[in-house]
Amino acid sequence: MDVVVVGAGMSGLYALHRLRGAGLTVQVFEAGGDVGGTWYWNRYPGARVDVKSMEYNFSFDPDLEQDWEWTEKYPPQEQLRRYFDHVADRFDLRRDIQLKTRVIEAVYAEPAQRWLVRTDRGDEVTAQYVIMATGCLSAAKLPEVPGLERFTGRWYHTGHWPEEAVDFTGERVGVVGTGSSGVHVIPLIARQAAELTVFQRTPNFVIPANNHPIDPEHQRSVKSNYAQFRQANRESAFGTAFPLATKSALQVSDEERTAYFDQHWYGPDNHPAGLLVGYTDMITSREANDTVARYVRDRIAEIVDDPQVAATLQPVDHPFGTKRPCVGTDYYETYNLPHVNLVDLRKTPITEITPSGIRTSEQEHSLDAIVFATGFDAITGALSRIDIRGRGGLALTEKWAEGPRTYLGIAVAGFPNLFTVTGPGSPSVLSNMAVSIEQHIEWVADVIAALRERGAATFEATIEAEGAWTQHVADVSRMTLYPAADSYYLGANVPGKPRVFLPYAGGVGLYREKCDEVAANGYEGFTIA
Ligand code: NA7
Repeated sequence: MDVVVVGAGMSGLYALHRLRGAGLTVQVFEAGGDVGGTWYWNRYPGARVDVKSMEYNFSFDPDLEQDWEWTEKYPPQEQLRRYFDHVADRFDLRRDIQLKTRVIEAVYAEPAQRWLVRTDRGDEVTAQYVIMATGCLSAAKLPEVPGLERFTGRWYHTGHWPEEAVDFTGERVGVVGTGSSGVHVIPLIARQAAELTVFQRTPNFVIPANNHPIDPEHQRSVKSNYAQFRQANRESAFGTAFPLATKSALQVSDEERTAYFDQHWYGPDNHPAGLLVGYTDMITSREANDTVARYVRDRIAEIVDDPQVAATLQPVDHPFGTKRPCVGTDYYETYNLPHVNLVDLRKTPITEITPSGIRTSEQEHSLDAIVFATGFDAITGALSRIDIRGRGGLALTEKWAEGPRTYLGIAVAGFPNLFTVTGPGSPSVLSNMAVSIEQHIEWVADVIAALRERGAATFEATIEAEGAWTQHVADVSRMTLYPAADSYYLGANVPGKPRVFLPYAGGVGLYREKCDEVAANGYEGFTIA
């Protein structure tokens, strides 16, 4: 093949469409039973994207963006799955996608200047280019507590939810984890379970979704001007269109700030990013950030009846936005239900999973089912689970032993013609992934076209460019409050993972400018041979 693409989620589907359209032969391998990536695997009740539907979709085809009708502010998982099914069929992508096939190895063969890719089903394919469209949040992670194999009830991970419906009616259910997935699933399990126990390690900032059907007039108006709307997304900080802030949060009166926050808490078109981008210094000044953190803590205290439970739910250990804020429906309200209990793992950590439940340092909780909403080995996990070897047989995991090193988050010195879509060192999880994915795929497609035009065989980041970019990613992160949180952005949720800030915090718009500049300057920082 010319290209092997690993993964048939949003990135893999677009990579296939774009590169096949450029006349290349492309083989896609996908571990899941269908296309959709994140939206294939995260089938748990309540799963929803936390970006508004009009912004979280492909922009590459004007007919597609006009034809598809979104129905809700935040589309649910089933609708997103239908969307990606539709994209796969509409562009006849399925014939080049092999499902239920996990890539286990990709080795660069130096004399041939080609990659040899192997799968768990015995496929062996060589290709000039490999595109790792493996996703930032696809390597699901279970907690490292002993005993799960002895648990006699049922257990699930939100990121690997079964196809068939799961019924918790009348059961005693435990949910471990209170990130976005936990926040989505907890209110819905509470509706079925006889008793729900939530095991919380870190309380998160949860902003009300205020989800609602899309006003057809709004949809028409966005669609009538989609190109301009997309452009605003591409030039923005997070890939979502918000007007640029001009004032510090500390420059305005308490009343003015509260009115602004109210709008982004209660307003029907609110979004957590609105709380971050409203003032210039929310993510750089602790004092400014405290204003919004306090505002959310006050709302929690208002909603939750029991002051002790409210206090446990109030985030105090990290600034607002330094972990991706969650979007919830009835999340805090759920803790007012008499059959819902909250266990603070900071005070009473889990010591083991027993045959009949979860034991903390304080007591055993008997459970019929456990739901692990414990997240992912983010951004690098899906890559490190594949044996990727570059020049001289060097393993990517070995090269990244102290933390990932990339040029622009998309290329790695010593690994020619391998592209890491939304990889470490690119905006990735700090952005609307739809915008970042399209940008990367289009950039890679342009690289390949340029190489073909020149008759070149290889494209490889120089070690100098990689070093400078890696340093820049670290420097920018230190200008922000992000490192103040024990987040998956830093690998803090995976014991033993090097503590390195993984995404690029400079913003989607500036990052795109940099990538375009590199291309315009003849791909400076890359060796083309
Ligand atoms: P997240 O956001 O990583 O959340 C995982 C949650 O699980 C979080 O509350 C973790 O607490 C908790 N966790 C992780 N490991 C453990 C152990 N060992 N014990 C107890 N609790 C644990 O993943 P999600 O799936 O919710 O969301 C991922 C993204 O999807 C999200 O950012 C959005 O972009 C959508 P911690 O905070 O680490 O203390």
